[in-house]
Amino acid sequence: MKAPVRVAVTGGAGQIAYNLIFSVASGEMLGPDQPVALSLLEIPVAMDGLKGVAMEIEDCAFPLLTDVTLTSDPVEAFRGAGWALLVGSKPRQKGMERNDLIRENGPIFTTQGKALSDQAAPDVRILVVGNPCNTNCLIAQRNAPRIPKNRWFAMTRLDHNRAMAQLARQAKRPVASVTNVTIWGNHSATQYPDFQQARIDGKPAPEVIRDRAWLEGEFITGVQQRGAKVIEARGKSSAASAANAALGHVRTFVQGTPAGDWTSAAVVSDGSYGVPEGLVSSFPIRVQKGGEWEIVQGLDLGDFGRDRLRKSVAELEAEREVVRDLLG
Ligand code: NAX
Repeated sequence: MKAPVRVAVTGGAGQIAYNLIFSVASGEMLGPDQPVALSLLEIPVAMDGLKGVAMEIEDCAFPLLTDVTLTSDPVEAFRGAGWALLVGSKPRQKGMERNDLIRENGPIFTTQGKALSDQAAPDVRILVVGNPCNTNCLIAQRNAPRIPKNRWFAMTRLDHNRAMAQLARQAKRPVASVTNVTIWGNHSATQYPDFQQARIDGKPAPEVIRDRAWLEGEFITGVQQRGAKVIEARGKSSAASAANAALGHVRTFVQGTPAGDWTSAAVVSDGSYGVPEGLVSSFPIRVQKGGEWEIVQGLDLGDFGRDRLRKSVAELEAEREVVRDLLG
């Protein structure tokens, strides 16, 4: 029997967590032979709701689950964590500007970054889901001096999956035929979903979908605005698809990307593709089995793609200015 991996999930009583935690405990995330211990973090007012979630977890009698810790203390939550899924954050209120949200949530991630740095397992990896996830990830990473930069991710896997699904639908091909999709930049409406490198049945997507206006228009805005469309239809933001994306992200960073393909994740930039070093921006990422990863180099974005990436990076730089005092 392997030693359990402790998975810390923040925002444990929230809607994404409710769609995520059970799959983590069942072994769907780390594999059917990997025991799991859970640490669930919530704010004090949500602890009752969290207790309800814990009762349901218990009632599943998951054979791989060794322990569940419920806490409102980040220090306790991150003790020994091998993966930390930072889902919890304050939602945007009516009339709130994006910058207000950034300022509102920033301090959560200074505290959590410090606690992770002091408490997590030496090989911890962190996925930030709570929005604005790129900048929240930047804040936590900069407050965690003991954790190497390459262990930090902000989630653009949901955008990546949305882009794959839209290309498949337009091409009238199964999703499995779509590969080499990239989300560049910020997880926001400025992100650039890249169809130019994407492949459908191994062929460049623009050779299969010959409608350039659709690719440059509806496809890009469709992916950028998909979250808003889900809210409009459901009255709540994406939860099951977000949880599914988080599971997919972790699985990929454990098992690796398929040969010839890559995934999208926001990582600390090393200056690739002109993205200033240190910003947390989404790139095409190739992952080896075991989790070693690299930014895929040498892709030609063309003027169209470069222009879009520049706009998203400008937004990330502006967000960084808003939280500069929190960057440790
Ligand atoms: P919910 O409001 O349902 O749940 C959030 C939970 O976080 C709440 O239970 C709240 O009490 C808790 N929380 C707040 N502050 C906390 C803190 N300091 N420590 C621990 N827990 C805390 O939101 P949900 O729908 O689950 O969404 C969670 C986050 O994911 C939001 O920020 C949302 O914007 C973001 N999303 C990110 C996506 C991505 O692709 N990166 C897509 C889906 C989603 O929009």
